[in-house]
Amino acid sequence: MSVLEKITSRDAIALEDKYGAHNYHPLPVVLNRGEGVFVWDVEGKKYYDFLSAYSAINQGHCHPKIVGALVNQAQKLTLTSRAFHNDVLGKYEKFACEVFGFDKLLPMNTGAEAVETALKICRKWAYEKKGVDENEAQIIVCENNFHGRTTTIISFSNDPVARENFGPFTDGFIKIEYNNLQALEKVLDADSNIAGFLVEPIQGEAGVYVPSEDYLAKAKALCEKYNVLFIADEVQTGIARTGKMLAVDHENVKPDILILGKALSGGVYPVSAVLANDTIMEVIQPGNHGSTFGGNPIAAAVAMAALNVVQDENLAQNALELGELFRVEMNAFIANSSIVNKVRGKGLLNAILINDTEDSSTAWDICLALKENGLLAKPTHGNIIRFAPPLVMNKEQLLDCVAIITKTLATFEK
Ligand code: IF1
Repeated sequence: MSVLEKITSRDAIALEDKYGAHNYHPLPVVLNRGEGVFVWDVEGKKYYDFLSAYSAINQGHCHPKIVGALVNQAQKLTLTSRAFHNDVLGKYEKFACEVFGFDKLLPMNTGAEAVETALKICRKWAYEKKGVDENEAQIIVCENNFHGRTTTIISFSNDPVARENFGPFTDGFIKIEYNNLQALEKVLDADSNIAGFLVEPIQGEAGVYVPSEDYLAKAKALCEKYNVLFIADEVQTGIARTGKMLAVDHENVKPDILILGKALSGGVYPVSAVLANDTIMEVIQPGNHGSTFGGNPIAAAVAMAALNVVQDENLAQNALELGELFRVEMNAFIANSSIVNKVRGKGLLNAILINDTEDSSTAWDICLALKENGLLAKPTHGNIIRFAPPLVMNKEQLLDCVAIITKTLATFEK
């Protein structure tokens, strides 16, 4: 079978089922085209994408400027490895450092790799700059975190499905309650071996859980007080998703280490990065860390284009305004609804809480019905549906989506 041959949704799903590992349970829809806020399935049905590949497609599907950068660079030079220089990486690093206000960038490919990178930098900083004794460094993380799938990262997850039978795990992590400053200070005060605090500005996988208004600023201040690195995982919340370039910008917080992924490439190519200032980044020397593909010229060209699009098209401001409108509209629906308890979020990262038991299939069933009505979204833990459309959406389209969502939800009213 050639990749060009037409295939039905049913056959495509059957092939994946037979030949692919069963590590996902996707919605039964097979997509083969995307443009802006829309995707199409192999039968030609058009949908609004309300997941954006978990916030990787902030700039919209197949943005011509980003795809253009990819094609151009792909025809010229794709990969050199870091054994040699390439003529795009430095330009990209300079541009990204200026956009986010850091001295240096370390390029990787996936979000999980960037998180791993940040953890390694943080530990090395603790030994070489803070003076923590060898192998004693601890990093504070939050309950219900999601930072990726590597063995070290799942070592500090508390999702049993993500962890079970993958041990033994990596030591050196202390888990505290999210959005709890007292818990943070208690650990910081009790242990002089703390190297860093790794936190998501909004917890995505936990159901778009937004912390109290000044949580991040106060947590950062505590980290400063105890000489501990504040590490922001903005893989999902970054790149304009929440209505600012970074979610920490809402509180004017500058992380010591910033982790980016997903929309850093507009979903066109796996591109992730860790940014920090020199006093921290200088602990990494030749041979300490790297990746065959990290910093390759395609990734660099694509990421530069993707960041340019976010700036040129004012996507942060659009996400801020449309997000506000979305929650106003949803709250108007919820006022007279028994099926939805709550809408929450920031910018265009939102979720609705379905009024049913955690283990019921209602959220899944609603997503199937939304699909029939031309909108794709995915449930997350505990009967919560995440809504994260591309940020290139306009007001008319958003209201169209609200109509689809509320019409669909109305059929589930008890
Ligand atoms: C999957 C969630 C989203 C992330 C943060 C690092 C990573 C992620 C804050 C790792 C990845 C993804 C991966 C995806 C599901 C997804 C997700 F539901 F699990 F929480 F987006 F909401 N830090 N998040 O959110 O990045 O290595 O995947 O590039 O299928 O596991 P990655």
